[in-house]
Amino acid sequence: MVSADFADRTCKKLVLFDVDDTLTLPRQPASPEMFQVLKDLRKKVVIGFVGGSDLVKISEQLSDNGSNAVEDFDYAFAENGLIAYKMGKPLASQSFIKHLGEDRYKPLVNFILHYIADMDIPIKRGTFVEFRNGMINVSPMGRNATIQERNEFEAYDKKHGLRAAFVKVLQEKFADYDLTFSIGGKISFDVFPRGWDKTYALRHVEDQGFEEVHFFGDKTYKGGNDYEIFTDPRTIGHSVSSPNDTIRILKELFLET
Ligand code: M1P
Repeated sequence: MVSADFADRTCKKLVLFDVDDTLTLPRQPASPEMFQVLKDLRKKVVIGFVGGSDLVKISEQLSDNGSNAVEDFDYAFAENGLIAYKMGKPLASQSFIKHLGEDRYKPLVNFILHYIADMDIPIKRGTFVEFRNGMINVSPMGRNATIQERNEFEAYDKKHGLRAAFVKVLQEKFADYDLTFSIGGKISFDVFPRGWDKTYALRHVEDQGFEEVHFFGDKTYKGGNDYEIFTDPRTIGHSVSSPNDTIRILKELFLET
């Protein structure tokens, strides 16, 4: 039996979405068309987002004219589901620092900051390590970059493989920490305990009696931050190339039938 909270839906299906490049362009608001499609979809099925970012950033992208994203989606999962809401109400959350411990965190962050200090890249801004509830996010150029600067870093990184090399060093140096390093965006990578990838969000929905759980994401290839949830046997995965591609598939699968 699907949760009584969703008795008004015609289908007992859950449709989950990655955010950047699936519902929106990276770090940008969703389009009016996307908001309309999601509204129509929510009349039929249960919907949720599963983003790697923190809730503040995702809310900026998914608030429709000042509405509350946590209420516009049945499930809201930020930081891979480490921060979770159902029907606007918080679910249990997890803490990266509690899990790792201050004694193990300090050498990790010290090493990261030294490594970044020694990186010779065209420009650096600020906020090189963003400390979140369920993970840290590491950015060689710093998170206080403009959209233009972000795009330039991404192109530079594609050529020079800076983040991949950085991750390799961390994987070797901190092998005993059992961490995952995930390059999900343009200028940074996320660091979290193994298993705290986007499949973490499924813990919150697996006992809710859904007939099907769909997942839409763009970074569904091995090494991408949608890979684990996309390939998880509990989901039906859809690999998309852009928000417009997501809209096209949603119409085909759920709205035009
Ligand atoms: O959602 C994908 C990623 O988005 C941001 O990455 P970047 O700033 O590098 O484009 C970050 O919020 C990151 O945590 C997240 O995984």
